[in-house]
Amino acid sequence: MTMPTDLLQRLTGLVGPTGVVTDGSDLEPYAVDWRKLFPGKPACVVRPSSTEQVAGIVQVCREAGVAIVPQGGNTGLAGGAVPDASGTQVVLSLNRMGAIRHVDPVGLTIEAEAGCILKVAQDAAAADGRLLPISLAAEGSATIGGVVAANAGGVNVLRYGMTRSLVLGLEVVLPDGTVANGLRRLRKDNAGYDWKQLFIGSEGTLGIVTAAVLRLLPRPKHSVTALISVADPPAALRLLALSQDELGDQISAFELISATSMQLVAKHAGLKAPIAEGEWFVLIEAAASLAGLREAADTMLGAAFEQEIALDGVIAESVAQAAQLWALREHVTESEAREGRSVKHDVSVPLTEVPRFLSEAGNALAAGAPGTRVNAFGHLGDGNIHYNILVGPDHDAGVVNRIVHDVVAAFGGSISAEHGIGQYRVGELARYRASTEMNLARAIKRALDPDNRLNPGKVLLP
Ligand code: 2HG
Ligand code: ZN
Repeated sequence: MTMPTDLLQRLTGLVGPTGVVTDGSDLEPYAVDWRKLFPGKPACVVRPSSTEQVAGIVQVCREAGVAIVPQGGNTGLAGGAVPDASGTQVVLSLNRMGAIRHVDPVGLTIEAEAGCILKVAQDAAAADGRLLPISLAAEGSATIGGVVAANAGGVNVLRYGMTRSLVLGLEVVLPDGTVANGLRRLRKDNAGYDWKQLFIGSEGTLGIVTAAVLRLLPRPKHSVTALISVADPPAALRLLALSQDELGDQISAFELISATSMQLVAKHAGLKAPIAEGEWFVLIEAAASLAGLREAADTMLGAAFEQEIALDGVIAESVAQAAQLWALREHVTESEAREGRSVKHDVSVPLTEVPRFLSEAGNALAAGAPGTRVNAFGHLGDGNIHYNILVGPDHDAGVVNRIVHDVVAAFGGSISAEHGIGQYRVGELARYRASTEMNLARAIKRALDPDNRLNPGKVLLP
């Protein structure tokens, strides 16, 4: 180990012997990301159990000139929460700070520590009849701190917004080891700079989120889930317009699934859509507290057949059937991983441009990277497509990235709609974002972390 003994002693003094992990196999889960694309080598892992301990660790590491990589559930897809291979970076895991500090069902807030699993927080809200509407496939492992640090998206963004729109208050340990406590439960707080926004989505490069107050919503009493097949992406957009007309603001998810995604899910997860095969599928969910939702969904589906938008479709008759429909969508990522090597893109373009983007990116890939297969799916209602490319051993991931991202840029899109930059997209961000924007970001980083000790190598290079 390259780590100085006195630093190890000081860290152990702060968190106790069980709070420091130094042994090879125990380090493994903290060392590499879920996709195993970024194998790192931590100097050690420190597991604090309080904000004061986090602050102490930051101070001690600062004095020793050692970099810290904050880590939550380590479910990210961009390598943002794992150390580099130098063996010198300390991973600071928040997984011992999992408490829910309060749920206020009338004030509609929940306060949780950073290491609280998202699903645990959702369930705590549900136990009080309220909704924490951040919903993602990794919710059983992702943590509140990671979700905030990544500004996570998920399937409910079109109705409730990204994580950012749900954060009311934050507690953050700054790179100098001081604690900024903004854990206010206020709906309205216009007093000065809204500094917490800097930390939401900055992927642990500006500070370590230790706790958050999130907004809750009344829990809708009724929900309806439909799976509909359509011929092509323009038809999926017409279906979105129809859903907006009939279901209006009650739509909480509008997900696109390609035939390739469905085939992967059938092959690797043994799950099959209960409707006739088509080139594209749309999974729609709507939720409401007042009655009449099912009737509205029936009207929508009827109109979709009448206008020849829908090829086939089903509305779930039970909670269990709705879960089966959702399972198809939720198994795409895992099934893609089982299929073999893939190059992921998490892109957004203006919503109505999605069909043109899909066709132009497909053409560009066919010309520039023959032999690749497109696995497209994602959050059509947000203009966010996971445009993942199944590749063989000889395909160059950088070439594939460039082909896809050039098309994204031509549409005025973003190369990361919800997964963040991490280490995976550092070079791509620098290429596609204007230098004025990058310089602004660097100025913020320098102001808060002048020595580049917090999650270096992620999001942007100095
Ligand atoms: C999803 O929407 C996740 O399921 C994962 O954001 C996307 O696997 C992916 O690329
Ligand atoms: Zn997604």
